[in-house]
Amino acid sequence: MTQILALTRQVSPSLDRCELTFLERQSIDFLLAHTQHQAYERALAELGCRVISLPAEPGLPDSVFVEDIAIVLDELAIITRPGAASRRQEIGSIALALQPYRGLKQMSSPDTLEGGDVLRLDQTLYVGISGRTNLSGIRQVSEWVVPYGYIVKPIEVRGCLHLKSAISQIGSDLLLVNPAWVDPKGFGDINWLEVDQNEPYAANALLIGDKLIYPASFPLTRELLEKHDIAITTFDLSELQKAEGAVTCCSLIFKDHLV
Ligand code: CIR
Repeated sequence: MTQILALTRQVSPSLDRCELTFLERQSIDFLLAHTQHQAYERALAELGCRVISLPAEPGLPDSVFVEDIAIVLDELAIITRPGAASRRQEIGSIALALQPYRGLKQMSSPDTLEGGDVLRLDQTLYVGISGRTNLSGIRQVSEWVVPYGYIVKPIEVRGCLHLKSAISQIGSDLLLVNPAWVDPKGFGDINWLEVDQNEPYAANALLIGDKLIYPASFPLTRELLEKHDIAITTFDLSELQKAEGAVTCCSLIFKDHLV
């Protein structure tokens, strides 16, 4: 059986100096953030992932959000060049951690791209054009992945940080979307559910196998998911949410070819 790996990184003690784009700064309880992150790692392990947890980077506030630093496909891993300049020093340690598992490609200037903007559905990579990801970054990704049979589709997003703030996969043929931030009709012939209007940030969920890891802070949308018989593990993510984080952004999930 293929082992699924989840690469994570411990919360930085400087998280309260994180980048913020759409949220006001609030004080962050570091110890609580750490405890919540441990619960996240436990949930990944309980769903069958082998968790590789990198040590914290005290000088890099946003480094817990490892999703933004790479796109890991079966055939290769792309190390991104984050749109937020303060995050560019995060790439070295992620590249080192991925090197045993994949051949690496490294994006360079003027490209920018963050993994939170990449939604993979089978062989299609939907990539958000956001404040962090530019068209030249998307073109570069295309050049690397099209030879392996992938299709890359740029997608307009508005009003949120990343594409996956607005939409994520919650089943083999099902998406969860905030239609105010992205048009769900742009994702091919696939069904979708809409978040409750009172919970605009609720569209980010992490699908592992057929189960969802989902924040406790969106009870109305969660009720909708449960009505659709979706199995959910919830936990409190309040402190990472204050840093504009969500559930997908705290891990890189990929198959272990070494098994
Ligand atoms: C940032 O602005 O870069 C971080 N404070 C939050 C990154 C969240 N990443 C994600 O949703 N993929």
